[in-house]
Amino acid sequence: MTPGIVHIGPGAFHRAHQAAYVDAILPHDPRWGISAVALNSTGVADALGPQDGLYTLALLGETVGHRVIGSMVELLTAGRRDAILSRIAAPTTRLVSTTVTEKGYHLDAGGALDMEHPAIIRELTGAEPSTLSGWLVAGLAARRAAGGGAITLMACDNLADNGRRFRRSVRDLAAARDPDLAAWIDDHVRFPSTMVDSITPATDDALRRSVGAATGLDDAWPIQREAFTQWVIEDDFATDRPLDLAGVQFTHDVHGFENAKLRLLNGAHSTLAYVGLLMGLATVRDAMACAPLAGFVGRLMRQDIAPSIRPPAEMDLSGYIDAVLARFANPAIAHQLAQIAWDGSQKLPYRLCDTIRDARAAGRPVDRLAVPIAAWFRFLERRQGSGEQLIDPRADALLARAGDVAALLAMREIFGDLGDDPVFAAAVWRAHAALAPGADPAIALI
Ligand code: CS2
Repeated sequence: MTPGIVHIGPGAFHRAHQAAYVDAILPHDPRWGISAVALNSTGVADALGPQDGLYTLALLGETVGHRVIGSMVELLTAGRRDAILSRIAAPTTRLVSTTVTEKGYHLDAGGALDMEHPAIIRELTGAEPSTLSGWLVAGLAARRAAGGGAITLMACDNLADNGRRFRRSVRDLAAARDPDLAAWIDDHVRFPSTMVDSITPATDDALRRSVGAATGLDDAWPIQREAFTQWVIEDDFATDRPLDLAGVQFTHDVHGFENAKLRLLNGAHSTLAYVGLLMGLATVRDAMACAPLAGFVGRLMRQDIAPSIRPPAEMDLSGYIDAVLARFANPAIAHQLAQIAWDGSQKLPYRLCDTIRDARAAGRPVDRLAVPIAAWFRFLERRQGSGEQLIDPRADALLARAGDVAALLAMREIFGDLGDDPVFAAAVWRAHAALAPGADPAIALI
């Protein structure tokens, strides 16, 4: 096998999802091995290096299956600057993909590269690359210099229009530093949008034990996910494309899939997380076993979110909602609500705010949609009170405003102009009051 893909951000989701698809095509086409590049930590390289990049994937369905994934043929970390840049430059590399989470793209509320972010300011001064944008600008400059030719850059994170946003995060920096490179990018690089989906709870000791018992392998970092998996990619590649054989759907209407997934699945997930945590629940499965909460999320999906989605022709929205709810209830998966609650400031704009904006524009009510926002505000207050760490790149600003609904709604980087909308604000205030400490949160579940 040879590396044909550079993947930036080989965290659990990548190893559970894209790397498993690639694993399935390598027997047919060994040119698409993955060079896995971790920009912020050496954890994956340290764990998987001694085991030749191999790891176990546990598939949690009605029965539990195990596969050894062998698609990572190279493990690189930020300290190997020249190796990373040469790998992006190599003509054998035809695809760079990313899973760096929403915050890794450093975008502002308008979807452009956030030129005021301290990390981007450092990139603008020509410092060593440290962000996704900086690494790719350096990598594409090396590729242009080496004559490496056309290439596809593919975002695999849960952002609406992730291809267009990825393009902004790379091209805006190139335009600011080297306009000729920006023009080269326009001519040589494609940025297809994608929809990725598979529920991937973090690795825990229970998984390590069960993998060891089932396989007899001593795996430093096994991964788990539900059996269901879906990957829809916009058919917009700069070169030949891999993955045709692996069950990936190629489409010209990726936005319908993206919106349905982000707004229904991820929007419902964040709702279960913030409301469920207030109710003292720990996992998605527990939240689905709580009838008032499961009923609320079903109503939210069907009555409030679905009307904002224009599904692609091949998608039956009602069947999709049923399937998502059944996946959430999967008894084989203990998916921590606290994990889903991370990075709310980055996730909620795509997961709920866009839906709320559409609902307001269409004159539909937003009372139910305001409940998860208010639950997030109450979650922030609890973190502020408990001193427990808030995992969010805007943690300081959020904790400084926690308890002050108006100040939180005024954060334009999260709510944009929605915070100025009196109807939405009033709905958040009402839900926030209903979720007061000491009150039964079920009262808010209209
Ligand atoms: C979850 C997602 O952690 C989260 O925020 O909502 O990771 C979700 O499990 C995946 O998007 C499912 O494809």
